[in-house]
Amino acid sequence: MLLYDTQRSGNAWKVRLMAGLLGLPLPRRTLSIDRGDLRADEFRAIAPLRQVPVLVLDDGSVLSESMAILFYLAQGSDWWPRLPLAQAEVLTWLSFEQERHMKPLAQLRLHLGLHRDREPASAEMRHHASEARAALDILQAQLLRQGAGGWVASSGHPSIADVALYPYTRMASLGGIDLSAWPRIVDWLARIEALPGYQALFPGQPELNLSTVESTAAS
Ligand SMILES: N[C@@H](CCC(=O)N[C@@H](CS)C(=O)NCC(=O)O)C(=O)O
Repeated sequence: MLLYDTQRSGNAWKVRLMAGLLGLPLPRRTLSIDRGDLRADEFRAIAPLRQVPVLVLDDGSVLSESMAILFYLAQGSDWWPRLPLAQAEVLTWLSFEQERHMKPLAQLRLHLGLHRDREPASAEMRHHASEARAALDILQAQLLRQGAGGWVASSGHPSIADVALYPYTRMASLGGIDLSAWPRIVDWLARIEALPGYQALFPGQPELNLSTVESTAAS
């Protein structure tokens, strides 16, 4: 398998995190959005959706979309439950992540943390901040519902929903969101980081999880 990613992609981080938690070696080809790699013919020939993450399987099959890749990697493991009802609950939270959680948090991080090309007080950023806070309220309420030590879609074993929701929650402060207002989420993030096989955004350097720098060394 080969993962096409970028250093700071939260969606690709989900895939590397999943592989680490499953103990799967996952070679990566790290592209640079800033350098225009995702617009190059070579990448477009591989990636039908023109975004990372893309996972190329050993037989040449190509998987796009973080949610689909997590689903594929987790087959046969405890990270994807066996019973249809439990599977449906995981799908609920994957859908929530894509529709209501990732977008506002990613936009805030991109414009206020990485590019710094918007004012926090702009109508656009205030709108994203309001949506991000609403999503975090929902996530915290769900974690409270699952009880102490519970996970997003179950009170037992974590699932791919926890993996999907982790990166953009973890990086929320780059977009001006102070997570101390959601203590149950802070506790959940720490519990994910304590799992065997946890992968930081920059491998082996969890202190760089909030870095805004794209290091030329690894790109
Ligand atoms: N829904 C997709 C979103 C993928 C996505 O937004 N990828 C970003 C990086 S995090 C990307 O490739 N951006 C470059 C572009 O769209 O040109 C997923 O979950 O994988």
